[in-house]
Amino acid sequence: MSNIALVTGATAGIGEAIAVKLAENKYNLIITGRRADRLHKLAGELMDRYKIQVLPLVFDVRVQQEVNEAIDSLSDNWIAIDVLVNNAGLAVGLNSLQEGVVDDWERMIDTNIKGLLYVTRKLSPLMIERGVGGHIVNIGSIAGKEVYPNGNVYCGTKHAVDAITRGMRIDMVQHGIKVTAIHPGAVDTEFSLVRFKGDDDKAKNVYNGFTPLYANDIADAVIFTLTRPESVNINDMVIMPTAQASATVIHKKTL
Ligand code: NDP
Ligand code: 8X3
Repeated sequence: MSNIALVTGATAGIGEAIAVKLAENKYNLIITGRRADRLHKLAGELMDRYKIQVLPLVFDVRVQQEVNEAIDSLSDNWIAIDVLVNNAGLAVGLNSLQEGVVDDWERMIDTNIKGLLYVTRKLSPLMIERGVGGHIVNIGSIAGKEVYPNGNVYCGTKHAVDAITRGMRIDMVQHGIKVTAIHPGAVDTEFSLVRFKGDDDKAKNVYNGFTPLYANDIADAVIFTLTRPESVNINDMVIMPTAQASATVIHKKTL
């Protein structure tokens, strides 16, 4: 099989939108996440609609053994992965450091940094072995470019994604593997619901009073980076809503 992309965190939000756009662009897909029901539903829909192959792979990016076993389970047909999108990630809580919840910190560090590393450590040698290049796209955040009040550890994890992406680019250049980071501002997804631990009012308030980005806007950017000429690599993209100038400066209309 040719043209294979693996997307982590494809059960919701940005990852799901990326999977749909990749399907539109005729990629065969490995979609991953922890919620098997959502993955199977999406796989069925994409296969029916776009006549591509889709393989749901359920694993938790925080558990290295699960990551390795999932990738090891791939048949020869599926192992020739051309594109890896490291999207799975989350913020949990929004507290000052001195009032921080250590378990929240660990979930963010384990998912956003260690998870991305585990998946990339397992897949990049396979890409290198094939010797035909490839493309790794990491979803960072504006939280990896600036730090805002109470963002401390989440911002730290996304700064790590930014630095790790730049390191990957240096390490992979000799193998012709492209490496891109995309750093979104406010995107209306389940992100804030997760950050505020299911508090729907708090989550909705994040996107009130202005037009945020939508997951599709980020998926469009991913497709743009993947469709550049062979000789062109987009290293870094920062994307915000028109109404947002920084993490803390959002022009909201007062009602
Ligand atoms: P969502 O909460 O809508 O989606 C997050 C995805 O990550 C889900 O598919 C979830 O799948 C997956 N995920 C989370 N933890 C794990 C885990 N341990 N193992 C496997 N998969 C996991 O949020 P977004 O779509 O907004 O977030 C996607 C990425 O974009 C994240 O890296 C986020 O930091 C980044 N981002 C988001 C912004 C925003 O404003 N929304 C802005 C900037 C960056 P499941 O729960 O099924 O495992
Ligand atoms: C998500 C955007 O500004 O909440 O990464 O950190 S922000």
